[in-house]
Amino acid sequence: MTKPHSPDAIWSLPTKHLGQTSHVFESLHSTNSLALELADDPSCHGLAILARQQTAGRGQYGRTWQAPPDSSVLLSLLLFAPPQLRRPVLLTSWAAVAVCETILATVNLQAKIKWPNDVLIHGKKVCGILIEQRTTGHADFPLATVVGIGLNVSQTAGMFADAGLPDAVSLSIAAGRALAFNDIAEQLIHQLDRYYATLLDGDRQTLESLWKWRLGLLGKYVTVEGTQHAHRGRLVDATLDGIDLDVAGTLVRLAPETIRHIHEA
Ligand code: BT5
Repeated sequence: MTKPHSPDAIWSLPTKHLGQTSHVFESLHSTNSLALELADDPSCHGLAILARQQTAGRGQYGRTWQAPPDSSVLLSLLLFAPPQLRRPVLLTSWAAVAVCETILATVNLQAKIKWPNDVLIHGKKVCGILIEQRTTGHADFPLATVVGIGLNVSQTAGMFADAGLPDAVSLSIAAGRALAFNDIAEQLIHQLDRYYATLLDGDRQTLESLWKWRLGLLGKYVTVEGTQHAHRGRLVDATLDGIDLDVAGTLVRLAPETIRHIHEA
């Protein structure tokens, strides 16, 4: 196992399950990479890793996550979730809802979730989520999950233009005021902990209904791009068990795991 770097600061938060301890780094390759390196140690359950800068921040499928130093919340949470909470689809929706609630609590804006892992404000991407899992050598904790979140806080429109990201936005652009990184990061950890607690209590519905509402597509005509086929129809219902489409009068249920994108037709 690679030896962990030593953090530049350690935060303690009065949370229930996750993020009681946060290791804050001035610079890391990737918060997800460090969290994955720590994933053989179940005593790290709930550890939050934050970086002011990443030199190799990543998105899905080898894509890059770009964030100038001190501009963003770059967070990874390491968890050893019980079996019923290990589905990436569930974990992504949990993180996305926690981000949306953080945005509401800090800048009073209603964000939307773009399937599967983006959070948007006024149609622009403010946050991306990257869930990574790996097996461990432990019989009791066989699977480690890392929930990586990049939330844009203080970038300007000019910074996004220079980075070639015209469809990105930061919280300070959306709110029209400067924001403190620490406040947003703390709020995000609190919200992640809050909804994780509901899931641990066996309540999936609270999260699911917030997620469904934030998808904002119920009743609309959508195109669902699956791993095999694309479907076009009216979105009748969206739960973590299935996406129900009315396709020319026939109800079609699609498993969330088979869906790459959903967009308004
Ligand atoms: C994501 O991937 O959206 C997941 C990003 C997760 C980043 C966090 S930061 C903390 C943790 N540590 C890591 O190393 N990663 C996680 P994906 O859906 O593949 O989207 C990537 C695409 O989003 C890029 O190809 C760009 O088009 C765009 N993008 C890159 N940086 C962006 C930014 N700051 N804001 C908005 N869009 C961005």
